[in-house]
Amino acid sequence: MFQNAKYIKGLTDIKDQPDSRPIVLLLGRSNVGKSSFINSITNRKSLARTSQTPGKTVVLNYYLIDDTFYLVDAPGYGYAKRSKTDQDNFVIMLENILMNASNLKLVCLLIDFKVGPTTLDLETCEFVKSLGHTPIVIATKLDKIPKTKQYKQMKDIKMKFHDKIDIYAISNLEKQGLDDIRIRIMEGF
Ligand SMILES: Nc1nc2c(ncn2[C@@H]2O[C@H](COP(=O)(O)OP(=O)(O)OP(=O)(O)O)[C@@H](O)[C@H]2O)c(=O)[nH]1
Ligand SMILES: [Mg+2]
Repeated sequence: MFQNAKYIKGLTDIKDQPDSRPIVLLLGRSNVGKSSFINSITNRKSLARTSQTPGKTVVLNYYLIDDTFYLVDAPGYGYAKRSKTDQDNFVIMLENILMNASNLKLVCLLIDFKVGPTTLDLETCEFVKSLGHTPIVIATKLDKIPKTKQYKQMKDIKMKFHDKIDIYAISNLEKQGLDDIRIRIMEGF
């Protein structure tokens, strides 16, 4: 499971998708760990670029996993330095994939476990839902919270999502919590 991963291409319009294999979309704020997640879930060191300058990519990056499905790395939202045009294009691109990609099987909303969901995270969650998808939440950087405080933090995060959503806590750094998500992804096909 998740043995082979290869970068295929970046695109802005789903009409340019490589083919109709299932896709799993990763959404989240800049710097939350989307690219790192692709690397850790596929056991790679640097397949997906983890950036020092957040929010630069304004394309949907397609990574083919095991010749079976694509992980799609979306640009980070809430990047203040992005131009108005780029921001508008980002929203159009997101609407397009959420509304029109019939091969979209799962939307993963990445949030920072330590920070918890921001207003923008919660708004994005509602936006995804309003277009007919129920996202799962992947809370990254679990390693930043001491073990004794993780349970309470998880409870707080669940409350902010009104308990209505599946939440997975992971660490890309320590490779924790990844198997449950691999299973969840495979269940969706
Ligand atoms: N401690 C810790 N750091 C992490 C974890 N995941 C990612 N990081 C760090 O967070 C920073 C941002 O990670 P990226 O994977 O580039 O974030 P991104 O969501 O792809 O960012 P954009 O591409 O700008 O949207 C990097 O310095 C990573 O090393 C994690 O689980 N734990
Ligand atoms: Mg990235």
